[in-house]
Amino acid sequence: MKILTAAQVREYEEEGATHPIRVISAERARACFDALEQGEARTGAEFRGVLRTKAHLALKWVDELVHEPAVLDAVEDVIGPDILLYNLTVWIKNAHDASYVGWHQDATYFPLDPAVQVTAWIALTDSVEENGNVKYVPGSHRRGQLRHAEEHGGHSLLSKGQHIVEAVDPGTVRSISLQPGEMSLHHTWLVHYSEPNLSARRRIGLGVSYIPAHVRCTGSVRHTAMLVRGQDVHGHFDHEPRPRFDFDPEVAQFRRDAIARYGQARDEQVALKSRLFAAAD
Ligand SMILES: O=C(O)CCC(=O)C(=O)O
Repeated sequence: MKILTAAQVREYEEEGATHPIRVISAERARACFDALEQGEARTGAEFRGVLRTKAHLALKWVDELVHEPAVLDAVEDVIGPDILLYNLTVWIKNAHDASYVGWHQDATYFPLDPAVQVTAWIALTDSVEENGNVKYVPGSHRRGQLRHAEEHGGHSLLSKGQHIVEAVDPGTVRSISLQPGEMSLHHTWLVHYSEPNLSARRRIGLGVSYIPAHVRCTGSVRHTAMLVRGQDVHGHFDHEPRPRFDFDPEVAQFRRDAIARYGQARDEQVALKSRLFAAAD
């Protein structure tokens, strides 16, 4: 084990999540938060788009965070030493923000085979009950893919407002409380969600999706991913280059193309799953 205890690895395997894991100092988390706010101040609403998908290809501080040895050590402890970064979303809830994330499983969006993927959620601010932290149903990852439905026009932060159809028993729900610089890990099939931010402060975390290099992309579109540790002898993905500095022009075109391919594959996957759910009726 590189950084997790045997008990944490067992918790991840049996319950589908483990937390909290200290990966950077509170001061470094604050510096990342400040860099994010400076970017917002400079480029306004446009910056939200940058943060929404694959910000590690645009911003140096994000690139450095996803390569942080403590982050990768924890990820290695659950998926092994050859690691690709598959996708990244910065999850932002502003103060008094009605945005929420419905009950879902990350695998619903990912055309990956086998479905081995871990989401590392790295907190830049605190993330607790009051400001809309992530909550989950322990052990739900063992149930495989559950039926989701779409919902449009609400405040969901998910692209298609997807949510699990069956009701979740509130008595089974566990909360992930994190301080700035701490991280949680959750399994691709873990049933999880988050409520609106009722507090007067922002809640911000990076959801970084890592996969082992042997995983294949099953969609019709060839995907991109960044090799962040170890080797990739499988060649299932086009490798993403690291930016040398913010908005590196040599990476910008690659990022646009990577996001387009990711979006196409995600939509294809959601449509496929919808057909499978309908066929099961
Ligand atoms: O940050 C949130 O509220 C939701 C995060 C999430 O769904 C994820 O990281 O998979």
